[in-house]
Amino acid sequence: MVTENKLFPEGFIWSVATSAFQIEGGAREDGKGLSIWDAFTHREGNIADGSDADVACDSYHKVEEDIKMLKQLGVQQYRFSFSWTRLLPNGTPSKVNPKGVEYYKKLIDGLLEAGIEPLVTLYHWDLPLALNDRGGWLTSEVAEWFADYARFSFRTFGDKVKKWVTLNEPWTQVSCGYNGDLWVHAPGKFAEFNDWIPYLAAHNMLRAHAKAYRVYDKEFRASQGGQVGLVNIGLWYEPLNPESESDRSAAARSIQMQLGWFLNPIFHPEGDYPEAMKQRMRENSEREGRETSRLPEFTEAELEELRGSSDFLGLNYYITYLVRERTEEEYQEKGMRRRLYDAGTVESVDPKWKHFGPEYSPFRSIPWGLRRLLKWIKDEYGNPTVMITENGVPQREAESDYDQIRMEVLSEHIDAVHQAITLDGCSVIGYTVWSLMDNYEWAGGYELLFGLYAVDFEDPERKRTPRASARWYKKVVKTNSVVPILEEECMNEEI
Ligand code: PNW
Repeated sequence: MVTENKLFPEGFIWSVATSAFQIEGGAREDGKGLSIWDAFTHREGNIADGSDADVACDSYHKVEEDIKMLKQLGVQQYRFSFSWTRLLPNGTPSKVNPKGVEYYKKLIDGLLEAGIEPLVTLYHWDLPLALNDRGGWLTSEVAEWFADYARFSFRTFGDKVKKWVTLNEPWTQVSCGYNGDLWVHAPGKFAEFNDWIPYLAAHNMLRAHAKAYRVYDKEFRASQGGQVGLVNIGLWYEPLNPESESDRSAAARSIQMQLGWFLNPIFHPEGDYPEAMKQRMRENSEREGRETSRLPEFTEAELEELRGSSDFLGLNYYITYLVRERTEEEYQEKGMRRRLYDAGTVESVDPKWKHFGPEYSPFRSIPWGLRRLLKWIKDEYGNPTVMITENGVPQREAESDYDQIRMEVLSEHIDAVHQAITLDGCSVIGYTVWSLMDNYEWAGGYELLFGLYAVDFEDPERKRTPRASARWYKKVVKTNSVVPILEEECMNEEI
């Protein structure tokens, strides 16, 4: 429990987030091209509740309503994403969709008028289908395609947008989209137990990120003066038995093979994939009778392009695992997850941790994991500037507008961030709630709802209603501190 008011540093940024595919709808409207998620959600059996996101929150038609909620909350920043194919229907700048440009300009102008800074994610998993058909993240050219899209976006919107994220959570895209881990996501074309595809996709995502960053550096930074970063999800790994040397090394390796995989090439002075990961992947590959590692290698030029290619680190946090080394017998298990086979670990959770949503949901509350993760980032990469770009709590369905658990769990996480700043000296500049409103939760469809605002998906108007947590978060933002949860206030106060 958080009891006292704890003040955050002056200028701390309070934010909320969404992403294009999850809220916009207008899937086939006004010249928008299709993405891998448009195709994936319409293939049977892919989505828990059989739903699609053709309308979702209908945000494509609700710019005013969305801005109204943001104004009510009083947040300083709104993190949303561009739909690549709403702007460039076939993925390349050879054809621009003026209606798409108009939509985002209207949104950006509305935000700026309201004094809310836009943080734009260029890619939140909705790869143009046309580019996927040409190989998508598994081709080397994808880095150029992405850089062209980034250049188009910087040129078209960069006079007003000063904060950019290249990719959202490449780890999740790779683990779910190319490996069927946690959930199965688009594009979803992979062999049940494939060996090298996730590493190749990740490699190309990193190359694409670096190219886009360098485009900004060379062509736009001087005139536009903004910042470009990358968002990753960080899982915290705690040794199952902290006394055990082998559990501790399993945890250290797990962190490197999850977050380090994407951060080391960018934030570590030596660059490249983490040593522990390279070694592990070499050993695995040898054991499999391969002559080269399944983990691809960067060229010298690529290593150089990647090093330092992020002005801030966007961190999403949701869960922690307990971990230990996998025993020899356990290697023989069938159907083992690729990730765990490669890391050589066994993951578990503490049954005492609060769990949210249906059984398949991995969401649990472990606030101290966030503090340890932030400290690890500080120690590993020399205290980079971190923006928490997502943290949230799902509900099964719109249980009640008095979402006590969400407020409690968010408080505990915000408190953990406060401790990381004040006690551990971590450079955290802001915090973002996922999500502004209920939306389309990928393979979970509408079964997991994360919104500070409820959305009525039965209502053609997609009416938005503030939950208690919206009123509570508004006060957090206003006072720049963790405030107690007062039922009276959260239920009745005007918003
Ligand atoms: C994020 N995990 O994904 C995504 O960026 C959002 O689009 C999504 O709606 C939100 O979280 C909630 O799921 C996650 O490993 C990826 O626990 C991985 C995990 C959690 C969330």
